[in-house]
Amino acid sequence: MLRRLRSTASAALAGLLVVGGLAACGDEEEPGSGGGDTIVMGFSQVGAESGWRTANTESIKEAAAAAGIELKFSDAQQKQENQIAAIRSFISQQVDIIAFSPVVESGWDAVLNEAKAANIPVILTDRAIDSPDESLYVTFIGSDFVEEGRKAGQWVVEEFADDPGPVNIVVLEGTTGSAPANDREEGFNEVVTDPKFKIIASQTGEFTRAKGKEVMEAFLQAHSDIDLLYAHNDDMGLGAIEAIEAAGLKPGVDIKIVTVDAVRDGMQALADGKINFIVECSPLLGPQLMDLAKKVLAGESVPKRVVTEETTFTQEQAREALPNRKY
Ligand code: GYE
Repeated sequence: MLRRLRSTASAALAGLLVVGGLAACGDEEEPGSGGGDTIVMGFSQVGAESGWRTANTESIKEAAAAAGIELKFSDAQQKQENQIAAIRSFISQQVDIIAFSPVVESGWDAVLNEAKAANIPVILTDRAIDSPDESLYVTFIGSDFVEEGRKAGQWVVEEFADDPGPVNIVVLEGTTGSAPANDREEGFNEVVTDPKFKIIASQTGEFTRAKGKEVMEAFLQAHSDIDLLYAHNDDMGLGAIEAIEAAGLKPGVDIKIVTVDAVRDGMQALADGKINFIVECSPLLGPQLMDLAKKVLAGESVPKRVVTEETTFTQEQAREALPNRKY
């Protein structure tokens, strides 16, 4: 715990009362807090819904260890109420800094105001919140999901340039209300505007393989003429591939597939010709997050938004990139 003096009363009341001004007034150490100047970070993760998330969790744990930051890690199992409870617990433990990846965009103001009142800075990682109050967090590090949606859409426009249409599209959406689901839909729809493109079905697959398969089975039962699947992540695309094959069709040929993430299994399916195009979304946010946390706690100014750099992959590019792919 960083030089933060606490009393029984303040510990008990943290999260309920304004305890501003508590920081940096003493040298006392909390048992098990890892030394006087060790930074303690509370991190609330979305869950373990996808290959992306697994790689993201590893990146954060590894980077914390490498940076000498004590990490209190909590898995919310895709439930906002669990994340709110985790953040409240971090506040009452008086961690030095809180980082979290908000499962959905809305409904954070109350708990983030509690963190603010307790003088604990908050870093958003990976996903955004929709609050207009930017004072609730110091910085937001992660991808531009709208741009990812645009890149997926641009590929679709080019791939079907010579097709007079109709081009029947089904969409597997991410977690309802999450920033990546909202933004990947927005970016895609911004680009795929020609009326020959028809979105004939769109439903959430909750970013998981199992749900992606289940929803794709339903799509296939309801529609015999699907030309393209846009899946908001690789895992749902991989589940859908199983459904498509079980229906006696060839994924990547009978039904073209574009996804987002570029995790190893997705890249393998792309290299094997079962997916046609993947927009990369990097989960390796750990090192930058730890860097930002140190700067914030040292009182240095940090940018309000740090955007991750990423690329796209064709089948050919996936074959080249796979041997060196880290996740
Ligand atoms: O694309 C998906 C994961 O928030 C960027 O969440 C992340 C998304 C990622 O479940 O696979």
